[in-house]
Amino acid sequence: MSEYQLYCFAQSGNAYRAALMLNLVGADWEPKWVDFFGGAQRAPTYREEINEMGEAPVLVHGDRILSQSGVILTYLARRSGKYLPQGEDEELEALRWIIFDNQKVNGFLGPYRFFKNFAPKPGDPAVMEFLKGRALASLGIVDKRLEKKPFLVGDRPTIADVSMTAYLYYPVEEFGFDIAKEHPAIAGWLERMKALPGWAHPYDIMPGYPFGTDGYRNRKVS
Ligand SMILES: N[C@@H](CCC(=O)N[C@@H](CS)C(=O)NCC(=O)O)C(=O)O
Repeated sequence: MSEYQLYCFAQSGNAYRAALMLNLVGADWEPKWVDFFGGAQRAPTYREEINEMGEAPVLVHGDRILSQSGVILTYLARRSGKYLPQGEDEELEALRWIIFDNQKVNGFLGPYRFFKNFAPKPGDPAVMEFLKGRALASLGIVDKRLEKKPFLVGDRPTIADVSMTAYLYYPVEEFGFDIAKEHPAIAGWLERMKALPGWAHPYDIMPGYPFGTDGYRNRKVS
């Protein structure tokens, strides 16, 4: 068995943060597929034994079971010494961007993409407009930041950057707008992240892609 197991699925940008980090630090890891669209994360055994919050990703390392990608990134950075913010100022700055990402950037982009592609019923237009507007406003803030610095905290990549990648490498068609094209500084940063040793696309390192021929839109989410 590998040293780390990651509960994840290919369509999850939240899980991608952890999968990418495991790759970037050269960890010995294996994915464990969560049948998210089949409702596996809602099963009582998942909640009791894996994550009471009913979410992916979950990282298992020996007896330790961790959820919340920000916690997983912190853990892996501390253990490997890689992508670790240095000193209190950097630590706080990285945490600031991780929280902003979780809540406002990928926190809006993820549900928007879910409703657009995977939910049993398409999203209500007003809700979709709200999610897209909030996601784009937040991406604009990130773009401005990256006009001034090569990476979110400074001159080198940290877990804040790994976190921010969450949904940003998924295909343009899944959003209906081109995030990189509309945000030149983000586009440059995505290329810098992509050049890091160990970088891989979410669909190449997490299981569950492609879907069956019916697609999940036609599959009941229980
Ligand atoms: N802030 C969490 C978000 C995790 C999350 O929402 N994951 C989704 C999958 S992409 C999930 O499991 N959602 C289940 C639910 O909300 O019930 C993290 O970064 O780990």
